[in-house]
Amino acid sequence: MMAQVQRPLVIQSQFIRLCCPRNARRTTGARARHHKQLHTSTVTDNDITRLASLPLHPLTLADLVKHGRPPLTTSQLLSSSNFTLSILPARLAHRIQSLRNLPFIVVSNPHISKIHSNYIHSLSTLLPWAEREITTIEDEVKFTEVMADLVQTHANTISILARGFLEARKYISPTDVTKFLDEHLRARIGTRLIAEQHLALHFSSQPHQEIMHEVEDPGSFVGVIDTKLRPAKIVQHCESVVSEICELKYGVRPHVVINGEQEYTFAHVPVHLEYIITELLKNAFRATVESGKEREPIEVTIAPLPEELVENGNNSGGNERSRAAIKNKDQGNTDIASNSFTGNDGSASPSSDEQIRPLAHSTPGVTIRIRDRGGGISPENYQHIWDYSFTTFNEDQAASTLSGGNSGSGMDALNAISGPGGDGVNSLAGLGYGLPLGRAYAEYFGGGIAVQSLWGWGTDVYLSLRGVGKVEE
Ligand code: ADP
Ligand code: K
Ligand code: MG
Repeated sequence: MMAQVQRPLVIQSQFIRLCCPRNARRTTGARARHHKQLHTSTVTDNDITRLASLPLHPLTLADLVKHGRPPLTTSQLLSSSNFTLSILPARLAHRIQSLRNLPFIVVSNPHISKIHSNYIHSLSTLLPWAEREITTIEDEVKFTEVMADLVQTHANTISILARGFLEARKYISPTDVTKFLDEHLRARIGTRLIAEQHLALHFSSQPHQEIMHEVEDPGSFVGVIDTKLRPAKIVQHCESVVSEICELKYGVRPHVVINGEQEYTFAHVPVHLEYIITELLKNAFRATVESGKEREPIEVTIAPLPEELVENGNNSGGNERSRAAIKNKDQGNTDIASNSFTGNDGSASPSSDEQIRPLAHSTPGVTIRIRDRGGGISPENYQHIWDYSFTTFNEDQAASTLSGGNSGSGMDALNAISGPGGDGVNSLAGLGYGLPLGRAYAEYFGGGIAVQSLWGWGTDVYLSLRGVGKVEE
């Protein structure tokens, strides 16, 4: 039986409390009450068609920091909420349309349809605010509650979608699932980022002294962005989390050696980095232990990107990231390995919804190499590792994890897959979401993930991340 691991969510809980102190302690029951308090409007098909036909705002990183450094003045908070409000309804409507475009039998699956109704619910809480301006701090507070509800409502999306697509796998091909999820989950990253940024700006602008004490350097945060994020610290944190899960499952834990520039800091979203590193370490731990090499350390190297590479690179962003570049990476033919972004041109996700661009003055980035002696990936599996549903984790195990057969509690068991903002991380391998979702997070700000397998020996994974930009004082 897979025991539940209480994840020591140091970094994440600091973040959640910082951005949303009341919400962080809210239980499901309290959430239901919270739902009732929110003013809603019925969502009609007309609303969806109209909103989905609006052009999507090309979100830039500058948008996330343009309202200023906390604590924000009242007028800055109002401008953040109006900006957030101007963006979200169209984004939600696009997601609803995309869900409706799935084969009918797939949308009819109770889990997929749950996601659809979550989107309808969130849109119904936004409609009363649409086409008006938030001009008072009282309204700003109410709007912030809508944002907290939005983030909370969609917290478990990933495990619900995984369950839905697992059940509907007879009716939709893995390629179509990957196509849908790639777009959907990338769009979700952006939507959550916008809502969480407003929440974080709101709460870090309140005089919550006790909360401020818990964060090492609250002054380094601009909303959800930590301008002095130290990758080595995230790696250490994730190592301890993954080690515990590994020890519970296998009774052993491989050792992790961190080398390279351990003091390096850059600007990034800590919860994104935490998600990616956790998934990559889980893969390395699992491979290492399952191939009986638990005495061989997993090596994590932190290699900052030389400044001139960023300056010479394509800093203008845009979303023309070629699929060919990904193909190259998939085949292990990557420039990331040479610590350069040229093979992965810094543009964001391929999804039509997503147009995140690096700031004009990008701060340098970092490449993190995770090297294990876990036997590598067979050529035949290698071509599938980026498919959302592909896993070599025992399928029965995965299915029974989802159905709750192992833990006795369906909801607990759903934590097989993790994701920032709600889904848990209690299993060493999930349902094949770690690599593709990790890559979606990395690419969101112009980074990437490349996997080099030395079949029969081990695997090198190169995670490249760009600094998310200089934040003006
Ligand atoms: P999951 O871990 O849930 O199976 P992932 O997307 O994280 O899903 O990985 C997909 C598959 O890629 C794994 O099931 C495994 O077969 C392979 N894989 C990923 N990383 C490694 C690694 N470091 N060593 C060996 N195989 C790996
Ligand atoms: K996969
Ligand atoms: Mg994995």
